[in-house]
Amino acid sequence: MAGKFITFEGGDGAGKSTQIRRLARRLGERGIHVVETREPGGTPIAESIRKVLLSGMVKSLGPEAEAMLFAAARADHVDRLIRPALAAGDWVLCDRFFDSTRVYQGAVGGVDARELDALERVAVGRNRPDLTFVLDVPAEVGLRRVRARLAESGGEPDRFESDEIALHEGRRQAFLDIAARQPERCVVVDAARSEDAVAGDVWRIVAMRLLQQAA
Ligand code: Z5A
Repeated sequence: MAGKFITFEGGDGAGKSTQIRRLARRLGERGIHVVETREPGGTPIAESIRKVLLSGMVKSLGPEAEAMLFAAARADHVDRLIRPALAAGDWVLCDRFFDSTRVYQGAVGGVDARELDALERVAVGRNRPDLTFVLDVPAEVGLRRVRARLAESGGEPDRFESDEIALHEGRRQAFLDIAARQPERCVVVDAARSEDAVAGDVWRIVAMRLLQQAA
C-alpha cells in the first residue's frame, strides 16, 4: 500500500521541525516507517540549492528566479526521495512544500499564480500531500522563538528571517487563505500554545484523517 504524505507549513518559528520530530516518534511507535525531510532540501542537489537560496546570494535576481530555484530543488526532492518513499509504503513528513512557494514567492513576493501553477505541474505532478498542517502563530511570537534560538546557537538570521514584520504577517494571512480554500487537505492548528498542546492536536488529526483510513 502507498504511504502517506504530510506537509507542515507556517511562518518562521511556528514549530514545524519540532512537531515533525514528535509525530515521527509517535508513528514509529506504531510500527510505521517514517521519512522526515524538508524544503528546500532533502537530497544532495536540493540541499546545495538551499544554501544558495538561504544565503541571500540570489535575492537580487527577484522572486521569480527564486521560485524557479525552489521548484528545481523540489523536482529533485520529489523524484529521488518523496515518490520512491511513498511507493515503498513509507510515510513522508515534510517541513514546507509547495504552499511555501505560493506564500513567499506568490502571495507576498508577487509572482503570478499561473507561473507557479506551471512550475508546480513540473516539480510536483501528482505527488500532492494527503494532509497539510498550517501551524499558525502571530509573526512576533514566531520571530521571538527564532531569535531565542539564534541567541543560543550564535547564528545569523537567513535571507527570509531578516524580512520586516509586516511581510511576516502577510505570509501568515496567506497561509490561512490557502487553508480556507482547501479544507479537504489543510488543517490550521493554533501553534502559539505549548509544544504538548500542538502535538496533541496534530496526533488527533492524523489519527482521524489518515490512521483510520490506513487501518
Ligand atoms: N521558502 C520559500 O521562500 N519558498 C519555498 O518554496 C520554500 C521555503 C520551501 C526555509 O528556511 C526558508 O525558505 C523559509 C521559507 C523559505 N523562510 N525562512 N526563514 P528554514 O527551513 O531554515 O526555516 P523555517 O522553515 O522557517 O524553520 P524554522 O525557523 O526553524 O521554524 P520551525 O521549524 O517552524 O520551528 P522549530 O525549529 O520547530 O522551532 C523554533 C524554535 O521554537 C525552537 O527553538 C523550538 O524549540 C521552539 N518552539 C517550537 N515549538 C514551540 C512552542 N510550541 N512553544 C515554544 N517554543 C517552541
